[in-house]
Amino acid sequence: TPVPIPHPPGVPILGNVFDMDRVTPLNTFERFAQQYGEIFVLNFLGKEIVVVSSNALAQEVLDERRFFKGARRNALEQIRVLTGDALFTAYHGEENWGIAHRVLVPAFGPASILGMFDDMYDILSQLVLKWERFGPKHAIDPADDFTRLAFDTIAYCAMSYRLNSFYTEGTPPFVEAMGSFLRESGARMTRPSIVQRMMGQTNAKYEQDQRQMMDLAKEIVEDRKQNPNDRKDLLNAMLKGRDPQSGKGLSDVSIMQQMITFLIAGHETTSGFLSFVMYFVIAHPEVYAKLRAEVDSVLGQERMRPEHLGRLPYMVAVMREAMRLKSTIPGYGVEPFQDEIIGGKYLIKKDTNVFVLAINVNRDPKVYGEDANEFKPERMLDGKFEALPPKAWIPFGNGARACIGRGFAWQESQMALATLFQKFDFRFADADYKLQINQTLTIKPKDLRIYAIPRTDTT
Ligand code: MNH
Repeated sequence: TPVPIPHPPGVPILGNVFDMDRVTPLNTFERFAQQYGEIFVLNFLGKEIVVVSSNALAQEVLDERRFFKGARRNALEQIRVLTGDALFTAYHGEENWGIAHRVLVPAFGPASILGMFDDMYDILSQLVLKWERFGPKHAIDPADDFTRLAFDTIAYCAMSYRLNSFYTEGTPPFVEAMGSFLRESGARMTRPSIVQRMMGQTNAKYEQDQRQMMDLAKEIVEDRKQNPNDRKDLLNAMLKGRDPQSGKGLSDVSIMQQMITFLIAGHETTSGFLSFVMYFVIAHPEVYAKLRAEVDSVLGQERMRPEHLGRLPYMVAVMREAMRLKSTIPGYGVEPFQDEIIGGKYLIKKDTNVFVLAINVNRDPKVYGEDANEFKPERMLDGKFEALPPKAWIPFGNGARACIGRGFAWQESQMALATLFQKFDFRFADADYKLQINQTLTIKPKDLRIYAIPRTDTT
């Protein structure tokens, strides 16, 4: 017989609503995980969410024969008003997900991503130039400029569109619309529908933001149809590609929704990730020294080339370790196909939302030892990463619904980090900086400021 899942008491009817940290919900999850252990359940106005934090339970709930991606009754369902059944927000088993997945997997494959090297470098060089011009005394907000980098890179590589956010004062309109749409999507989760209906202005802005994004996507698709080219970008892959299984292609609306999806899924995640890497490296001088030695010996003074990518194992270990500790998508939802018992004793009923707290699973002491919370890139070196147990390092999601942009984000990040450490010395602007988290749909370091000092020791 199943045993009850531990649950923070909360209050009648509203349940755990008041337990949640409104600004950084992740803090509440982490606090309860510490208090209650590998599984606990929260209740919001009668709606339950089961939160799972251990490798052992992750192995069960990420078994695709028993559980599927949860895109209902959570933030994804809100975003769906814009992106419909495109890859990220599709419900389990939707036909268009399969078509788009099969059309796009090759376009996101290693050969295709390697083909984007020069376009990625184009955007990266804009970042380098900007930081060189700022000089050594300007306190840089890395998350801000990494967002420009990630946004412009995905827009340029996916559809050959230049957002030019490095040349725009403030936030480009498209970027503003997306940010405001995502914030409102998150806020809607916590509002009763009667309140929502009365928020006329907010609702009008929500519609307007969506229209603005769809209009730009439409303009780009129509322009390409009128002026076809041979660029090997994702837009051409979608316009020309046919699903080998059904023979079907993607509709124009679906192509627009996929493009917006890439922009949503690809900018904050990568930008937060690069910011965390900067934080961890600057905070660990011994790591910094090793990383720089590797970059100097592989790149020297040369402009980075594709063949350098495979020759930076220490940098890759640093990236894996940063991603383990601060997964920029800290968790994601799954649901059981039918009633399930997990851990031998916890009943998960069909239609229950289960939240896999990936950022905690990644730090399970049973897998990583008592120093699981410490930043030690060595544990990712020399085959140790490959030898981890299943579902022990899960920042990119799971199975068929895992991140399709992983190779893209990885190459973009490797190029950025190698080039930045080749060209600059980095320090915290505030020598006493303590890491804090800024949470939206993703997480980023809060109030991190750094100095980028152009290197003179190599020139
Ligand atoms: Mn990405 C799905 C993390 C970069 C496009 N991504 C996911 C999921 C995680 C994730 C976790 C699974 C979410 C879920 O189960 O609900 N993604 C990341 C991280 C980075 C990232 C940590 C960068 C670092 N992602 C990117 C980039 C792109 C992208 C860059 C696009 C170019 N991601 C996607 C898409 C999906 C996804 C599309 C949905 C895939 C599917 O369900 O078929």
